[in-house]
Amino acid sequence: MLGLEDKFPRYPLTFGPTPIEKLERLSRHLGGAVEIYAKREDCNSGLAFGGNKLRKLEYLVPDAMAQNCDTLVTIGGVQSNHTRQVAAVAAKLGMKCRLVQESWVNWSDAVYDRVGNIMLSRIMGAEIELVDEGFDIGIRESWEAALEDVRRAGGKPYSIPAGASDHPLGGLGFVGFAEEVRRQEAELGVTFDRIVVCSVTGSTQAGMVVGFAADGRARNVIGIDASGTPEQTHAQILRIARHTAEAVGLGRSIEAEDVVLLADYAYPAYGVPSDETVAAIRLCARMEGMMTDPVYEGKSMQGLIDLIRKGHFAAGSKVLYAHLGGVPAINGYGYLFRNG
Ligand code: 5PA
Repeated sequence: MLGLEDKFPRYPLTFGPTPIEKLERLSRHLGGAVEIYAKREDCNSGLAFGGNKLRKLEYLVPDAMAQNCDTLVTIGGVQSNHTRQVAAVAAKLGMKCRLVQESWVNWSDAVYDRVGNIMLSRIMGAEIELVDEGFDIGIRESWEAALEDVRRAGGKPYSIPAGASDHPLGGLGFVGFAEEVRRQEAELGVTFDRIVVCSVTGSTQAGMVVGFAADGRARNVIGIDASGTPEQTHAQILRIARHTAEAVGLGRSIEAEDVVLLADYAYPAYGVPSDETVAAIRLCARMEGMMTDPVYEGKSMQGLIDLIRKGHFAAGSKVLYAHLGGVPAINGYGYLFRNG
């Protein structure tokens, strides 16, 4: 519909369209009035367990190649999924990778900085610098210092902001997601009434808002904030959606009200699961064998479950839960789940 493929070069990093599956048992358990489906972005690639950053990076990689860059430089928390996916892409392309990993999460499992995502990134050969700074989705000094460091050593860095979001091409991947959902809706003979998605750095939801705006469904995208700084995340989603809409030639403007972001589930803090988050992770795992993580998808699953229980969706609604990946981080929460 938006002709993304004709306008922007894309370097394939994923298997292709991600599967959509019905979550029968979870739907029934929650009363059966709402049909829950999951679109499995967590199973989208063979690159180190995949996840939502790969759709975005498919549009950044041609830019990095065109500029002859030799080192991908990015930033995240200690258990960042994004940095792990950038490390995998660098390995696959034969590039170097420099990661700045900050102390975004106040979590004290003894092995938190040695297992899960950060371990995978180290194994894939990324150079990792741990920096003792708190959570912020904005541009960080530590990231700029790393870029300068690569330049000083004679390298050519390609800078990727947190979550590959605040970048001119960052929103394109999830415009493609919306186009893919439209094609799958036609094949499956269903139309999804709502799409539930977890938001932090914003380009995932921003891309969806633009992609679904093409058929008037921007406001059907329900963002669940997991940042704990929802005003900043809302502003960033809106900013990315606006420049992405222009880039793809949407032909209509994106309004603040087009970005629906619910702030009710991020408590107690970014990266720290509440009892309700943990209950949602267990319920989804026990009903469907579908794993979600304590930082992102567990919180959007908690939101989905709560909204269904509160009767937020009309009876007969079909809700598509975008599963964006992130499970490797659960290894950093071993003590919390020591009894299951
Ligand atoms: C992340 C992000 P956005 O950042 O595009 O809003 O996506 C939120 C999100 N689900 C949702 C999972 C599994 C995610 O990993 N992760 C960040 C990371 O550093 O991993 C960018 C924060």
